[in-house]
Amino acid sequence: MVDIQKILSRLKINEVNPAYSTGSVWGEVNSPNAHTIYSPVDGKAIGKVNMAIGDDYNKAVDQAQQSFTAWRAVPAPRRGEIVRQVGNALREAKDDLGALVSYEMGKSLQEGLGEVQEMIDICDFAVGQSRQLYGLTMQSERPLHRMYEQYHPLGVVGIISAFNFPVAVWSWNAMLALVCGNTCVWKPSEKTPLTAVACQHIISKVFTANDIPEGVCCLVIGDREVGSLMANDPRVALVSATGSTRMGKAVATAVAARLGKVLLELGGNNAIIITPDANLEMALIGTVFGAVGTAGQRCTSTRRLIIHSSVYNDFKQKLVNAYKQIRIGNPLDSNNHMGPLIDTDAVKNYLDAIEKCKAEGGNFVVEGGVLEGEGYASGCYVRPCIAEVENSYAIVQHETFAPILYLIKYDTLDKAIALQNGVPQGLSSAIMTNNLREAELFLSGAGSDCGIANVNIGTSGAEIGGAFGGEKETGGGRESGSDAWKAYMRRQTNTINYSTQLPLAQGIKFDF
Ligand code: UN1
Repeated sequence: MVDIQKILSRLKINEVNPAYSTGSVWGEVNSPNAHTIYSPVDGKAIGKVNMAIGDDYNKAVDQAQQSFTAWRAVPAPRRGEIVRQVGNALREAKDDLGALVSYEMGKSLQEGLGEVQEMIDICDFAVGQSRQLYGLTMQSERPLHRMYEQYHPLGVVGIISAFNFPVAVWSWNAMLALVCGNTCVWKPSEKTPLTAVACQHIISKVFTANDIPEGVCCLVIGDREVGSLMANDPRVALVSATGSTRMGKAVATAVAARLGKVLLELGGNNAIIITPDANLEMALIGTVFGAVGTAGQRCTSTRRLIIHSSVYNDFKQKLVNAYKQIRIGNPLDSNNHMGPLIDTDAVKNYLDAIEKCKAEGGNFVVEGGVLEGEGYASGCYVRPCIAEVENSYAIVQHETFAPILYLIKYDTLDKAIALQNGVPQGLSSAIMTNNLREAELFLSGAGSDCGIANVNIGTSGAEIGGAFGGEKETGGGRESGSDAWKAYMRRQTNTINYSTQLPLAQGIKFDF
């Protein structure tokens, strides 16, 4: 088992950690006001952290704003070179940071390491992107004129991240924002600030070694008040927020009121359709990882299974058998598949959801419950459970961040797609089938309405190379791969006249 104290010291996590950092400069430490962070793994205190107040927030944003002029003047490939070094520093810290993610957040060590790998992957992606911030050229309707478009950085990018991916989602945003020439201010989840402190130490070491000005990458730890300051702050050109739909609506409303830019990655209510032509063994692996992985606390977690009536009973039985084999316990022990929920509030939400589901008529084929006794002292360990439901139940329409899987029966593919789309959220979706017609219909315009639609792969575990995000209440944003970088830049259209005349567009005559 890993030695957490040694890991904390190698990652430079102190007993009490400051509320903000602009790089090598950190805020003062004020021990009496510090918040204690407890691990959901064993309920023990990991360390303390100060919570930012308006003054701390302003210091970080001021510094980020000041350093923007210098940072945007650095050639983009050189900015990419810095990000390449960040990727290497993350490679060196992977084992320690992955273990801290697991200990502070509760996901399995494998998933903690996977999260750091996702950070390394986006660094590599961003390095390549730094040489490709391409615009288009157009044909002008006027002679001896040239038209093209180019992309410029926005300024300060605010990043609000969630506890479930405490470091990877920040890196998707920050690494792209940085190569695009922006400076960043990161507000991590107040539930998982210590992994953020560790990342800030890793990145600032690279920045200091390269004489990067103070303020290019800032950290501000605080609660929703800091998020609200950011959303209302005209100095922050783009607010990229990951979290609940409720939080996203509040951020979007505040940012819209000042006509700022937002990038939202909010709740999901992801389903897998299991057709008669599915390979049921593959479907089982995809389903169980999707529903139980990260204890059901991914935005992409599988929450609903829409199963054809001809394979329904067979697949249900396979699931029930598979759930008997799930080992729940300390996520740092590689024998366990599933760790705890993030905190006891999350446990309460899980229990409430089960109650509501039962009240609406849900039939639990695998019962849930809170685990007690040796190894479960934090009170955050729960049993993954499965209920037969109707898609129309209020609780099924709602995203519960917990390992509760809903089973729904269907008869025709059109009906299955309607059920899959029949929720307010639109993040991830999947179909399990070896039938080309079914797969293509699911991927067509009449198919899944989600930002992510997979065939013979579960709903979670996307690679960073594709654009990540979803529609409807998921917020419409796209992060990480493909052309998601464009969200961090402003587009400018340029028309250049190299003739000796000044012809007007649309043939307008204006002689005098
Ligand atoms: C999230 O849950 O906010 O696709 C992100 C996945 C991960 C990212 C999830 N690569 O499951």
